Amino acid sequence: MKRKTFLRSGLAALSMVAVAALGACSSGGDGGSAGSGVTISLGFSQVGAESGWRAANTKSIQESLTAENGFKLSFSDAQQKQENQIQALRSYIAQGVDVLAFSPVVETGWDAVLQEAKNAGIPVILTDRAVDTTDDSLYASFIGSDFVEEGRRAGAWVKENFDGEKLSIVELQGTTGSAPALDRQEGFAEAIEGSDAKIIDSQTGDFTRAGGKKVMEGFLNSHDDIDLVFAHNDDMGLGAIEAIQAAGKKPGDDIKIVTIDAVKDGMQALADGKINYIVECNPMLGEDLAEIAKKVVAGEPVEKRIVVEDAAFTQEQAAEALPNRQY
Ligand code: GYE
Repeated sequence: MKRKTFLRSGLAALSMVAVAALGACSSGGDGGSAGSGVTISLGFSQVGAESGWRAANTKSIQESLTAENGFKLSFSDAQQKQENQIQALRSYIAQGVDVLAFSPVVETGWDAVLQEAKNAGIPVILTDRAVDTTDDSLYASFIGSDFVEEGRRAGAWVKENFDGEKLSIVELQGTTGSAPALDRQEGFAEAIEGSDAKIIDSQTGDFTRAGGKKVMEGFLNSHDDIDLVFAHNDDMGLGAIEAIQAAGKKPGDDIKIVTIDAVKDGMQALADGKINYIVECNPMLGEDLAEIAKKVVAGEPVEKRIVVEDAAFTQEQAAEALPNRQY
């Protein structure tokens, strides 16, 4: 099953320039078989281990960038802190890896370290989340979902299913300043605009189950008219379920829940009727990353933006899809 669409960009040529400077950096090979017989050393800085999505994403990366596949992977977990990510990237640059890849915890503040990588002739591949930079030549490619579209799809479902009804929504935001939190908020707000659905409160739960539960408890204390929760990921939605049940209400019924990710626990809650709708965000980015890294090192042009395709599920569709879910 093909899960991705390539959006060709005229900027691919820029990546070629970055790669041309690479030359001597390619490691001499220590037994791998990247096609060319050369092992590619890749330093990957992961956001953290905040959610089921992240666990599936880490697994996909570690299972794709293997020695058999021609990679020497150095992997580090930044525990959701930008300074840890910058430190990891700097240490990979000092080690002289062939390629850097990372999922930036927040959108801004990357120009300096990306410039250092560029000066060292090390190409950078962004996975999952985008950076906000005015200089696109600082990275070779960005592989990930369209988060604005995910938010739009969640909002469109709400608008379609509660058309004409007054609806009070609370929003559980992802990590403040992260691309998925900013984009999903934007897409959702855009989709419900002009309807009778209104966001009455919105706070970050940092993409964690504990964060979602805590923020939802606060919402339930300060509002007695909540009709629907829009959670930026499944884990926060699952935390909200616990808070709603503890308040003596029925999640999915008294208070509707819409989330994004479609990881196993979320899909189970959807099939069980505790969540009402989930927009998928596909975490299986490892294979695409391996393919792009090989091309970059070989000096081939790469797509500047690779958009991963996502599905969406109702309760019935979740029950049907669950037995075959990989993550
Ligand atoms: O939705 C959330 C995770 O960046 C798309 O990060 C990712 C998000 C995902 O913590 O569960």
